[in-house]
Amino acid sequence: MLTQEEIKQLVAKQAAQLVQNNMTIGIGSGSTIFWLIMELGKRVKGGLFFRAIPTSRKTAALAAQCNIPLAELNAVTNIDITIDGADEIDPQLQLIKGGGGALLQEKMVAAASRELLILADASKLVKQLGKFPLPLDVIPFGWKQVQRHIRETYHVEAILRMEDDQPFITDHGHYILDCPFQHIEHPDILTYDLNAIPGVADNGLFVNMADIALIGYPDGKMETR
Ligand code: ABF
Repeated sequence: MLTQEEIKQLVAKQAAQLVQNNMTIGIGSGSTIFWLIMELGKRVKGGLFFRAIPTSRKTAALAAQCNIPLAELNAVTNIDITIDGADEIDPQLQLIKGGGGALLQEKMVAAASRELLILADASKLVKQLGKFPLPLDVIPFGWKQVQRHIRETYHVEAILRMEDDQPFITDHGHYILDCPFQHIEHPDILTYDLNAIPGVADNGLFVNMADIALIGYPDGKMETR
């Protein structure tokens, strides 16, 4: 049986083969994407040329170490494919993302892509979204008003994400509020409503964005959904 880390490596290796010469790709963030970057680094060494739009500073730094040519989102008109991870995947390929705090850039890069491929091990598959606390990317100014709005509207206690006893700060200087909704019945409505709250930059629901998911299992099998 493969460990979770080995499964991530396996799906990443498979996905790296989809990248072709001269493509512009989006590279997500997270532990599965770490392995994708390692595999893409090998392909660059082997002579493949492509350019990549990173979705976080961490991904940019790692990709640069692997000699992957980087470009800014503003510098491109089209991204051929974005490959990213997820925290929850439902049967309709609706997602919760943002466990790493990069959901804002991840969504912007995904939205600019012709195709969004999600890599995950089978533990990310759920019948209904919501067990994983939904991250909200919020402007620090007045963030408690957003927390209050969530409490009063949904009876959900949004928790300010902390790191080393300080609020976690995103690459854009924002905070993250983690919202334990538990059951999300209508992700399409919820994403719309959450993004309408003043001070919310974006939320971690990716609705009708993923085109395909490559899922790895402990026995080494993979399936696409
Ligand atoms: C990123 O990867 C985030 O949106 C998400 O939090 C994270 C989860 O993936 P992994 O398990 O690969 O770290 O894309």
